[in-house]
Amino acid sequence: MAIERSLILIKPDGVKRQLTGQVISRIEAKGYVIAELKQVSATRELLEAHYEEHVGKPFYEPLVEFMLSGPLVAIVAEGHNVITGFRSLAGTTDPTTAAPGTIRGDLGRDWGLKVQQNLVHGSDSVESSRREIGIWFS
Ligand code: DAT
Ligand code: MG
Repeated sequence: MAIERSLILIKPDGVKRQLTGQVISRIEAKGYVIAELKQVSATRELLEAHYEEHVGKPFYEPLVEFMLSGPLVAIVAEGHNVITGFRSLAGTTDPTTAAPGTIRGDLGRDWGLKVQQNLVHGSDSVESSRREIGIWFS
């Protein structure tokens, strides 16, 4: 299996709740290497590119507003199958039902209709990781 790179974001809820260290610990404990890391305030342009596939969906605008609500941490993690591996570590999209043991399952919950507040983003394919790394670390 190939060594991959995944673009991981610790979303504004994770930064605000001071969970950055815990998320990074879980990535490192799994054995992935942090190749790049920075705290950034996103712009609408960045987010429009990042969430291109979701433009026009009902949750798109609230998602973008949320991602603009505070600083986030952008990470490139490296390792064998890190794309699938990090998504497994993150858990499923809705933190209410994400499995215990995952980042979203352990640290997230329903804060009142806000599925977008699910702490982390991870690339879902080799193609999207290339695209997303180009967006956040160009
Ligand atoms: P994921 O982040 O698990 O890859 P996704 O790519 O389908 O999920 O969606 C991107 C983000 O949009 C997701 O992290 C949270 C938000 N989102 C997805 N589906 C949603 C929904 N039905 N209602 C509200 N927010 C949603
Ligand atoms: Mg996604």
